[in-house]
Amino acid sequence: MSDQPSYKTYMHPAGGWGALGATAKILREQSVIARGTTTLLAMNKPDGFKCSSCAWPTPDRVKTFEFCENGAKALAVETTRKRVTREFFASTTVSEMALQSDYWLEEQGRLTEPMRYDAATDHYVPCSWDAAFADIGAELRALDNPDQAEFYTSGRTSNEAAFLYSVFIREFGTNNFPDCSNMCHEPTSRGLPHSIGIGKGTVVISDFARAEAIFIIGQNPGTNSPRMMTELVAARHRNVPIVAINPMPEQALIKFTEPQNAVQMATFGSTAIASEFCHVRIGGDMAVLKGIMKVLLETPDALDQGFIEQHTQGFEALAADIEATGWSEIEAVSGLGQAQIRRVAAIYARSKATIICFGMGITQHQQGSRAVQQIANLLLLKGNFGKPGAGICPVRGHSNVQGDRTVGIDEKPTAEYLDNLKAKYGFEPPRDHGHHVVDTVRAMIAGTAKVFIGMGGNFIHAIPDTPIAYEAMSRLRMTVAVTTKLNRGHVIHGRKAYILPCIARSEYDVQKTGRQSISIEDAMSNVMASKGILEPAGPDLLSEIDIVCRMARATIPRSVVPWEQYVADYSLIRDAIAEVYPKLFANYNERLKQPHGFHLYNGARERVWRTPSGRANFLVFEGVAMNNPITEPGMMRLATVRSHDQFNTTIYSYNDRYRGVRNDRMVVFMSEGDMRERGLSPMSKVRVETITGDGIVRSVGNLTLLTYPLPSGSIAAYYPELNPLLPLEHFDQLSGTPAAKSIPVRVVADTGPDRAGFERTGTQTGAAQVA
Ligand SMILES: Nc1nc2c(c(=O)[nH]1)N[C@H]1C(S)=C(S)[C@@H](COP(=O)(O)OP(=O)(O)OC[C@H]3O[C@@H](n4cnc5c(=O)[nH]c(N)nc54)[C@H](O)[C@@H]3O)O[C@H]1N2
Ligand SMILES: Nc1nc2c(c(=O)[nH]1)N[C@H]1C(S)=C(S)[C@@H](COP(=O)(O)OP(=O)(O)OC[C@H]3O[C@@H](n4cnc5c(=O)[nH]c(N)nc54)[C@H](O)[C@@H]3O)O[C@H]1N2
Ligand SMILES: [Mo]
Repeated sequence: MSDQPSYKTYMHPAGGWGALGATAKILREQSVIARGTTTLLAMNKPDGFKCSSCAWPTPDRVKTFEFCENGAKALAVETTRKRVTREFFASTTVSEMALQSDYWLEEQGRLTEPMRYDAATDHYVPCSWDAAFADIGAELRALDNPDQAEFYTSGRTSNEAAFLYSVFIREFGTNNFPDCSNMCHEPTSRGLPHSIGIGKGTVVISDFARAEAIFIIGQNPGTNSPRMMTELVAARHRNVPIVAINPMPEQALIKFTEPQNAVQMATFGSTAIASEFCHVRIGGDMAVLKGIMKVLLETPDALDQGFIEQHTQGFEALAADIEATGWSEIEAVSGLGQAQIRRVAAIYARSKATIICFGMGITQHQQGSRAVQQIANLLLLKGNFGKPGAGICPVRGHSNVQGDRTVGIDEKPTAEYLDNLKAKYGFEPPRDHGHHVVDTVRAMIAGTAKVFIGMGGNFIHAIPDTPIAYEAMSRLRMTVAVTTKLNRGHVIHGRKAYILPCIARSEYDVQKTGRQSISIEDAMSNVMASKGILEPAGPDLLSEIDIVCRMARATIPRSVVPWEQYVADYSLIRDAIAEVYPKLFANYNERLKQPHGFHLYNGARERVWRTPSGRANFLVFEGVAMNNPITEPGMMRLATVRSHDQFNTTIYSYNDRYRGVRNDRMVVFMSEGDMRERGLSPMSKVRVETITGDGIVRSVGNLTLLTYPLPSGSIAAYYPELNPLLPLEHFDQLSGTPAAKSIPVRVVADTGPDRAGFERTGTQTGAAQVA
């Protein structure tokens, strides 16, 4: 097929043959077809390993295969036969690598030995593990104080590795734990406890079979959690209404063919998903939620009065606030008509058990936490907690992002946890709050941060204001990346830099006591074991756990923690977790032996509210604005979203099948009406500029303008390419989560040959660089 960009409307259902074809293609490209197929069968099975793609749970029902197109892609890129060799590093300077696209970096394959940056030659050179740890330990010890170091975690890291990492860092003396969840579902983790006493979802997968209505707000399950489609298809077959609220009519929310349904596949059939599609404007969700509540409050019979009386407080204040919110405001901000909001409210009122799912379209706004609390309000009005088929369902991203937080990756640790940690190990953990992602970037820019260590992920490319952050990162004394593949974070590095390659989840991990297993927690609080089955990508790789333990020993020579014992036997780490978190993890090892693991206690599921008052709280948010107002005429809100062919900063291809784009990621989706108003034409080149009052010019040009059915004033484009437009200081106050779905911008024709901005830095993954 041609490498030329092409753009056309996608007319087919999502899923189906397209998904199967794409799966076969990536397995072929990464040369994993032979071992890939058997490996796929072990994915998400009780004795196998957990898919490293998304956090959607594995249902108890036993199927021959429990995977999806994007899970297969994640596995294919992890099990690729390609390797980054010494010769590669010897022949390519880091400055040359920096000119390549993210796709190219990723395509070089798996890293196989530790590398050290040599500033004299601008090359990464091989170094021994011992030398790497000794130097990292020495640099950390040489800091004036431990708060000068930043320790990032991305959500693939296992419970065992994350727990030890957090013990190491606290013994070292800081709570600087920037985490990928700070950019993701943190508004859920920080917002929801005020409402229901816990910052996690309250449903389990079997609830989907008992729900009478399902809402999907600001989430694209067909691409980002495809296994969720199985539950949605089943619900539609039971005539359960599904309400989708999204500025983009995502194809899988409209109609879907199950790749695992032979009859549907053979007959090219499909299932209609959304019974009501709400074409909300970007940032209009608060208005929609208040509109639905307004209708409900008109008919007190629709409410669960008994539940409200027995379990909640704050109803009167909420009712007064909702009453004061007028329809004209609701309609203008949401872009929806009152009639549609009334239809949706009627669906919600009729249903005796409703699940509300939501994703980044809710959380990544300046009032993301407050929007999550309004979702909780809506559910509380009808007692949709603690009964079968009902509850709140934040759909998390990384496969263990929830678990990492549960076991200690937290910049604001609770006193109870710190006391337990002290009781277990005897050292005095730091009590001051540490840095989340935004604080870390601020400290880098201010020059107070000196060392950055990344446990997985691609911090530098996932954060806001990337060009500013790149510059700040390169001023650090040392950067360390624990990683499987090359990414931007290895070419944007500190004065000293180390790449420490690790074993991946699909690979076996042999230590002194034999093959080890690790465990993860999915988005519905199920904890399960995972055991890799493939030979590691190279003989010199270490497990993340081993890397943490050796880094800790090199940094804290007199450590009181038995690091060596932990590396020899991971079940001892689980025993330690059980001691530090006795309520959640008692008998961890025993319970993990059950085929599908175990479910962590969730008070709200039992109508036990761990709030100061012991009740669930209706919380008032005045107004309907999800973001700070901006008044410039012609201003638009830009949502940075994922394509179908990427996993966060890992780009699988330049295609976005369901949005009809091939071989291009440097595009902007806009409605025809908005183009006309601005005198822009489809397929022309445009420049997008951020509107802020901070005096910094943020601009990305040379973008192809594509017609897409978005509401007026709303546009979309791809993350991470457009991250230079996202201002660091635009974040949700309660959680620190950057407002990546709501960047205030102007869009202008791009005429100049001189295109200042991001495309000049050579880091974009645009059409010009298609491999
Ligand atoms: N294949 C694949 N799977 C993934 C990932 C991946 O990159 N690729 N990433 C993983 C991670 S870490 C995460 S967090 C999840 C993310 O999964 P999602 O939450 O689905 O993330 P996005 O694609 O960023 O955005 C979701 C939707 O929000 C909509 N949206 C934008 N602005 C608004 C708004 O103001 N209101 C509403 N209602 N909707 C809005 C967009 O149109 C889009 O459909 O997926 C995980 N799974
Ligand atoms: N503008 C904008 N910005 C966003 C978002 C957005 O929607 N818009 N989404 C935000 C969200 S939701 C998230 S979660 C963050 C994601 O931020 P991160 O989690 O930091 O980014 P990823 O791209 O998932 O990280 C991929 C890298 O992880 C490494 N890796 C892969 N597997 C393993 C492994 O098994 N072990 C180790 N040690 N390393 C591994 C590889 O080097 C790979 O390059 O981005 C955020 N940034
Ligand atoms: Mo995420």
